[in-house]
Amino acid sequence: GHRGAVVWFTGLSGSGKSTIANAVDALLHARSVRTYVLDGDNVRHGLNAAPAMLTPAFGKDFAQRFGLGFAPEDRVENIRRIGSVAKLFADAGIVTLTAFVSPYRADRDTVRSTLGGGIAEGGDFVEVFVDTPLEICEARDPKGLYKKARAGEIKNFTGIDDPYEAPARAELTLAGGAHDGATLAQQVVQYLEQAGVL
Ligand code: GGZ
Repeated sequence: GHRGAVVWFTGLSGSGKSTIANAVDALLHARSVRTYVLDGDNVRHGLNAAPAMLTPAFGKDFAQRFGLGFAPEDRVENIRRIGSVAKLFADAGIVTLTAFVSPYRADRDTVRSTLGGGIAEGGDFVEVFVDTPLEICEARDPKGLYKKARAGEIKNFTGIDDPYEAPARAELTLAGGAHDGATLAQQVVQYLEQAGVL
């Protein structure tokens, strides 16, 4: 059996969060663990999207009031909502894997409290720092966003002109530049076993 928990991946754009989260998801599925992956595709483009994207009739004002972008206050609210949804999933006994940059330490710590603390102290939170150097993320640049950020076409880009606050005491730190996603995913599963989640 297993218990509900939130495995919270944090790291730069291009660090490998989504790849690793999806690889962990596959490994857990093979062991009949109930899991769910929350990432930009289903949260930023769903729950936190500008309503006008869904219903153009509501118009731009509505979108600006309720849709979230990348300004600091938008990121704070993005992470708060994701933490809140992740708690619901954890309460339902699901191992939830989240893959968001989540650059601000205070916001991740708030989610940690929401989940009753870290897994070692009886809570449901496992913070996984995907520690891939900026130079490697920038060289990968899968969506060409770093190039745009360097050119000033995107403002407030994490690691370029918006801060990334590395975790001070993550449950697990992965050497993102040094190993492939499959190897790192195995390290996560090993940690979850040792922590008693699985
Ligand atoms: C950082 C940005 C930005 C800015 C667009 N800064 O590689 P990606 O594309 O898929 O991952 C990044 C994603 C970040 O969204 P999150 O919801 O994870 O961010 S946060 O936790 O900070 O709320 C990147 C893309 O969106 N993206 N603009 N300015 N990443």
